[in-house]
Amino acid sequence: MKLYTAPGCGSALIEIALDWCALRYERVELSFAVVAAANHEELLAANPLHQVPTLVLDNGSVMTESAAIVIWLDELYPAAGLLPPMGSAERAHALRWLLFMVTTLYPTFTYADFPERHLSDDSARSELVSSQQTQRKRHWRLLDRSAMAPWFCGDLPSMLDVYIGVMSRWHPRRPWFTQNAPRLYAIAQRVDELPQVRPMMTRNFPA
Ligand SMILES: N[C@@H](CCC(=O)N[C@@H](CS)C(=O)NCC(=O)O)C(=O)O
Repeated sequence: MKLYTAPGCGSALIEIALDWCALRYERVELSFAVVAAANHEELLAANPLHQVPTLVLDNGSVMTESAAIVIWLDELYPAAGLLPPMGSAERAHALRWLLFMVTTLYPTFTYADFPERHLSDDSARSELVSSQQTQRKRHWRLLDRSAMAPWFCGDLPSMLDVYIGVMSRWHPRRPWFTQNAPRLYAIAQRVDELPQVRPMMTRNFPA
């Protein structure tokens, strides 16, 4: 397998998931600037959206969308425990909020990172960035109220905790969470230390 990554980006989620399943893969590491420029021929051929993570499987087929990759890996390697067991109440909770994170929270970063794709006027772009940042904080607070303990899905860690750990590194960043989303802050601090998470978390977010 070949994984297209960029340090500190959403590809960290899948680097961690692959480590968690003890899978070997080739990493193609690009800078965020290269990803943002949208003209890396190999990545473009694999994924016309030119996003990371993009995973090219050994049979040549391509997986994109972090949540799809996580669910697919969980189907192949259920014993790893990326998600709570099939049919459990915890899994329903996990799927609901995993999809929330990728369909509702993640786009606030996409719009705020690339406002020029949507608006030509500078002040309208600033307004879009600021409104996405406000929405994002609202989404984080909602997620905080939905967290179980000690992990997001209860007794066992899952990829939900990894999403919280990775995405809380992005704006408004970890210190904001201490006051505004304390349950998520505790989860994020805890998930960083898991042995299956720590190496890739450190690689993506060096101190
Ligand atoms: N829905 C995708 C989002 C992936 C995504 O937006 N990745 C960012 C990096 S964190 C990216 O590649 N952005 C470049 C772009 O959208 O042009 C997922 O969950 O995998």
